[in-house]
Amino acid sequence: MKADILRALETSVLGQSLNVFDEAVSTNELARQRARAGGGEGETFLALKQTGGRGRLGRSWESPAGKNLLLSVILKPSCSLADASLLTLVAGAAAFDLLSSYLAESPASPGFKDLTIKWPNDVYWKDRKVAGILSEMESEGDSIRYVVCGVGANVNAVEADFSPEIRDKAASLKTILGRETPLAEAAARFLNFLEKRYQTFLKRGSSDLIRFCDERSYLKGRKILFEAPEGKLTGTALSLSPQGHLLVRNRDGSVIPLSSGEVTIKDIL
Ligand code: BT5
Repeated sequence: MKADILRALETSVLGQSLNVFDEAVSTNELARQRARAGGGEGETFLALKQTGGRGRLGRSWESPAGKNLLLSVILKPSCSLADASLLTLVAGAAAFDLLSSYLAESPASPGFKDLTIKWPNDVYWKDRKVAGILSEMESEGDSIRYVVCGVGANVNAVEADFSPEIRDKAASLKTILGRETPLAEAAARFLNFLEKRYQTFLKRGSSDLIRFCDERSYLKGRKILFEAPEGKLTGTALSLSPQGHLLVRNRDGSVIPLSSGEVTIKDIL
């Protein structure tokens, strides 16, 4: 696995130091421990199975052994704390690149129209989640110590592999394209896309990235339920702001920027 990934890597930094595990509690946790102990930019952790895979806000990430991409990278960006929070979008766009590259190569390609980015951290196929990003940052004052970017992308899992809770909410490349994809190749491709996105973001800023995510927004124009300081509200999702926040039109017509949090589509609740 490791040799296959290294062979397909076209990066200069990300993934060049690569740690592959048959089983880990969480690749984000491995990367975090390593970053705290002095791990450098680009060090990558991949597991075939996680026993404590995590999502955001205390949620969990499930994945049947050996079927999906579970990978975390240490980043040490030279940018502001506010910009570092956009790394979730950077990694989400790279996950979108990964999935769309396989859709583009499929002989009977279903096209890209149904592949979207759900702000702030998911890639969706129709109304099903295919990939999620978990970014965890440690900072000291204004300076970033490290960011761990973890991706969980469903590659070869089929419906029966998922728990009943998410069976009708998850999709994978296999369920979309009807064929298997070598995991090592998917891992290398993700790292190749992530490095390109990351370097462009550091060099040129976030405007192209935000436009990219906005043009592929799962939420735009839809009625959503969201958390605001005032509690749970409903509204209509609009575009992303130049800062990468989701703009939402409230019921009273005012527009609220959401900087983080959970958004649920109201019409499929
Ligand atoms: C995420 O959280 O989507 C971030 C997931 C990041 C997982 C990767 S795997 C490698 C690295 N190591 C880790 O420990 N984590 C990262 P969130 O937005 O909170 O979504 C979590 C929710 O997605 C769960 O509550 C489920 O409803 C759903 N879910 C769980 N596993 C899923 C899967 N395999 N496919 C689709 N949906 C899933």
